[in-house]
Amino acid sequence: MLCGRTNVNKFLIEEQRRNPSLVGDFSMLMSDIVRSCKAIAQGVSRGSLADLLGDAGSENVQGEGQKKLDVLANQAFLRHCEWGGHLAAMASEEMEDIFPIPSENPRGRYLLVFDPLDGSSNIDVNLSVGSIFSVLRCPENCSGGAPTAVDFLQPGAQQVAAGYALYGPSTMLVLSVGNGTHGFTLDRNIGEFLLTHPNLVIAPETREFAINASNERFWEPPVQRYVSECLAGQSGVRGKDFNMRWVASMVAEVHRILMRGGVFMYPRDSKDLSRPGRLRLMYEANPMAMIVAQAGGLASTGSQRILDVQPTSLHERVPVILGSRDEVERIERYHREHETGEDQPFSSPLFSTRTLFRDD
Ligand code: AFP
Repeated sequence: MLCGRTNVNKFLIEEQRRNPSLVGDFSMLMSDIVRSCKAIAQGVSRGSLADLLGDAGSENVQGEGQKKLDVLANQAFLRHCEWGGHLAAMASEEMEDIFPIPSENPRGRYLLVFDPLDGSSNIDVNLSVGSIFSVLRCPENCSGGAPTAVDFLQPGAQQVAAGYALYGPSTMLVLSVGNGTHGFTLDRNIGEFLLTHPNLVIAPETREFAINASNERFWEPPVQRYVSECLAGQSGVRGKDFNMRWVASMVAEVHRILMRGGVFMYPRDSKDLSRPGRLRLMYEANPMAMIVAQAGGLASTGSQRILDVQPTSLHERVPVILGSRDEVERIERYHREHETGEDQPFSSPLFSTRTLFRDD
């Protein structure tokens, strides 16, 4: 019996009443985002039946091949959120430039940035994918003139709301409007997201980590140290065995961490020196950092809290280490110890890549 369950619209209206800084049509904007996710969930679940799998034959701004569903999911966000009068502009992984609200529609006070279909390399093999979104306030000067990309370049700590939809065995929406992290499950019978996981909390300790281990040779020494200690298990310095998972879909990894703890790493690596990491700050790292922080976890680059990073461009990349607080703090400590040369001599900067003692 579902009577009495809180649906996401009721939840958002109550949050807006509770928080006077959520001005204007905030809950209406969130409802538009929710509708976008429902439309994408429908497309993802139809898959081959609706001829929605496979490549679109185009590339996004990062030079990555787009899937048909990448393109459709991007359109779903644009079409559901452009007309309500709540937004001044949008930006997405799939578009090089920002999308100002068309002049025939009223312009609102918020900015929306999103990854319409994260993990889309998984879509053709029917594994979990998701959408990630972040809501920012439009700065003062952007309500008058036309918004520009610079208006989006706000640290994650200034996000008004963040969330993701996970298109898995069930479709879930997880969001934060700055008052905890809450999970909703899509009831397809009534077409509504119902509050099923209020006040999610990430356990501070864990025995599970997630990293793409095929990149090991490119990682920085602090991450190599952390992972090798986990792998050493009970007989190593950690004194306990660890388990490893890698779905290659950030939404699924973060969701697992919210459900049962763990740490997720896509650290800085030396595979491509032009990139400080793989994940995008504005529409992957920042929203996930808010979700995780509001659930009691932490998100860091290794040397700085993600939410404090000042963005310099819309599509910039950043190293990401997030999840259970104790583990993320440990990895941050390993980065500090590496910088000061306090970690093992073979991996410290004094003896390694920047060593005075190298003989080459
Ligand atoms: P896409 O959205 O381009 O599919 O990328 C997804 C993602 O950025 C993130 O969800 C994963 O953590 C990561 O890629 C997996 O990447 P690897 O294939 O390098 O493990």
